[in-house]
Amino acid sequence: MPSGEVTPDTIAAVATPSGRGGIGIVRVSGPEVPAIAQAVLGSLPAPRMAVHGPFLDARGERVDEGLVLYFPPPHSYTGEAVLELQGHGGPVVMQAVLGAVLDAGARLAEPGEFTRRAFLNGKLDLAQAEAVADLIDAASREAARSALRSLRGDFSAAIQGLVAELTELRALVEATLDFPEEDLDSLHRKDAQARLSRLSAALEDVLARSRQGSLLRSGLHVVFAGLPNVGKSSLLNRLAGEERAIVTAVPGTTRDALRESIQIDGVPIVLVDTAGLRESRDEVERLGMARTRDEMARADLLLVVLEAGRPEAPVTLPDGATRITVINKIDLVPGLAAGKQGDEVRVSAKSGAGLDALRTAILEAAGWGARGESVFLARERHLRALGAARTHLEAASKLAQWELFAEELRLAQEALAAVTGRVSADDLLGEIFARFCIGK
Ligand SMILES: Nc1nc2c(ncn2[C@@H]2O[C@H](COP(=O)(O)OP(=O)(O)OP(=O)(O)O)[C@@H](O)[C@H]2O)c(=O)[nH]1
Ligand SMILES: [Mg+2]
Repeated sequence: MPSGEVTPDTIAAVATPSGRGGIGIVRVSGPEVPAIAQAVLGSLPAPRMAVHGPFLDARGERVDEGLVLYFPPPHSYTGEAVLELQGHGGPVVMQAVLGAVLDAGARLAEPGEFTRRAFLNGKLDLAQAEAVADLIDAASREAARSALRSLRGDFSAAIQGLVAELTELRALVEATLDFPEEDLDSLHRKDAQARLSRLSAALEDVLARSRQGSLLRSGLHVVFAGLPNVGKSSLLNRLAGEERAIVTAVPGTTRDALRESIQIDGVPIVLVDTAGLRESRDEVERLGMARTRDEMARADLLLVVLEAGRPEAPVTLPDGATRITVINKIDLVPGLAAGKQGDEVRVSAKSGAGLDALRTAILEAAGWGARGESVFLARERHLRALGAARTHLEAASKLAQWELFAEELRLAQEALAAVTGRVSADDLLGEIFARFCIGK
């Protein structure tokens, strides 16, 4: 336990989801576990042995029965004494078991408090603790696998690799500061520059893998835009694999923005169909187009849909947004091949031709490469820290003065260390763990 911490109290929560289920688990952690076991079970079970018994309340009445597991410190999830009571998974039963544990001296855990204790007791670093929540929240297989890799420590190891190299480089620079002899200095300076550029390259790699992984967490907001009747809704239906949006031959069919969640290669994507953009006197259609413009402004990626043989684009597209030009209805123009051609993708929503090329183009435009097994399910916080480290390394590479060079390296190291957890700020910890579910 870090110095300065007061002795923790004992916490308890229902660790399984609320509702009905075959088994429900009440988890207890803290120094009072032996006394609580005595009160609720009559005795403390042998470590790590599944024991069957009745669960008793303060009056000695049986509230449930089931298996009990006891994990003595420090070999438990939290690093403290942990008791798991596996009862019957009904909301009333679970509240009764929890009530018995609370009456015996525990207090109700806050969200994420078990994992927070695991972090404070050195069982997990901060990136691993965050991976626990990301694994639970994973919206796709790919996201879950990537969270599990972080939980196993792959991401932390990559960060620690960078920190270790930085430490060596700093030692080299500090030595030069202490012995400022001329010859030594120029030799060291060369060595330091070479190490710095190796380090920068390694950091870029971790950053690219993290950026890619962050797509798995946050998903991608892909917005269709174009003139009326070019086939935006038809394309959304094709990509979604079902008839979600209304399609008619009447221009101005779609009035409201319509969202559909899909996955491409495990990357979660929200497709947004919008009202076609044109001059219109129809009040409803004009309101729809205002929504289109809001959606376009928020898009990670714009799919600008044009019609083959009628390739005019609406004029009101926002500048700068990442976009793919999609030429639809190629079935109407004989001799036009499907697939990627330069910076456009040619498709037919009607026949399905070119749709795979469109899926690939969407992932590419989003920065999803063929890194597969090596992406890290990074959070915004991690990306910011890696970005800050990069800024300091860049600043260092431009400095001629050793003292300032050393200072930038120190700042880069500090930024990286915050990823795995040498953060002192209590409010940051509060923010991270408050997003957990209760009982984790
Ligand atoms: N031949 C052909 N027709 C298509 C294709 N895609 C869509 N269409 C037809 O084009 C018409 C308009 O399609 P929608 O998907 O409603 O077009 P939209 O862009 O959503 O139109 P608005 O909602 O009015 O902006 C419908 O009659 C579709 O059947 C295609 O690839 N080939
Ligand atoms: Mg439409």
